[in-house]
Amino acid sequence: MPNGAGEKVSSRRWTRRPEHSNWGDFGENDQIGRLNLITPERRKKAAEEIKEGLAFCLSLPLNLPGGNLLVAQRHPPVRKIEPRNEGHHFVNFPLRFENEHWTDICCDDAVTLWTQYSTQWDALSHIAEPFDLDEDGVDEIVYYNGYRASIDILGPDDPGGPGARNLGIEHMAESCVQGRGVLVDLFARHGVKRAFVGYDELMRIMEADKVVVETGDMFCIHTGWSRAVMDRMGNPDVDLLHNSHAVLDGADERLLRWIDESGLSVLIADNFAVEGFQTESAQRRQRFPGLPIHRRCIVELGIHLGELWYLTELNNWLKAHKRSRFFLTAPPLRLPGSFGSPMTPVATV
Ligand code: UVW
Repeated sequence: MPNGAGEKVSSRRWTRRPEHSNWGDFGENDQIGRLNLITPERRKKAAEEIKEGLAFCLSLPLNLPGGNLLVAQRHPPVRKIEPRNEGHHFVNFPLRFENEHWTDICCDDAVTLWTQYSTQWDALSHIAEPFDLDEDGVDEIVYYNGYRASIDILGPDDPGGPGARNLGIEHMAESCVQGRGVLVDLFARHGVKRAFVGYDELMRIMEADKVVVETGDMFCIHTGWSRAVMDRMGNPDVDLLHNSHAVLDGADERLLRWIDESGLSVLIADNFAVEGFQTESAQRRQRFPGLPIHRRCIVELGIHLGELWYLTELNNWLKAHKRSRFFLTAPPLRLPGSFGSPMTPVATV
């Protein structure tokens, strides 16, 4: 993949880019990163994976996992019904009375969504790292392609904030996010047991299952976590949420390199964060950063992460038919300035 720490490339926003990063390679002001790899040619090739015309919904119901045990500040959707007039709510609401009959009965609602509560995309404005991009000896808080905290990514106290002036999720939506999905099954190896999966094991599984990733592919990891969340019907416990099923091991530098060199466009999992938190055990706690795949993918390579997807039914069908590839359509909401988005991805086989 295009990258190179040693190369002397620069932009108006930076004179130095992080090691391993591809900043500038897709254009000085690029905002979609590796989604650029899904070209019209590759999308046409991906459509060849539609052989049966069967479609799979890859989203959890958006009120799952249930409660707020996973991340305290992320909550299930809250529905609100606005009063229309004289205290009448806009549910089963008759819009017209004609010839002694009510006609056109209508319902409307409003919903507050925590954008990263359930099945979701992380926008490239979701994660940053400290890095001295203008070589003045002081670290700045930097996002993909050198976009900056408080200039491009605004908090509630920044003028014009809060929201992403650059790198908002709308850019991803405008790219449509449609191409070839490739799925690997970690659940078959680990079941519900917690396991950190690194490069060696991932390669072994992919080889045994004949899973091949090519440039532009949307790579999906099935761990079974979301299936277990579904089975708990919105009443998950901390153990299930944080200590079960497989996760990728972001502390494995060879895995990070493979993610880059494989040419995958986006990285998707049916678990909470694709990778395990490096703070999870005493032995891992010393490692920094806590979420190395988030940093390498979102900040340095412009690879969006899809999290909390529901992949089990697709996984089972693909395995039964000795396939690992499918056509995937997964745009987020075209919601200007957001740091992430819920969505309802669809796989067609
Ligand atoms: C964090 O929890 C920091 O991020 P994500 O939702 O991407 O896992």
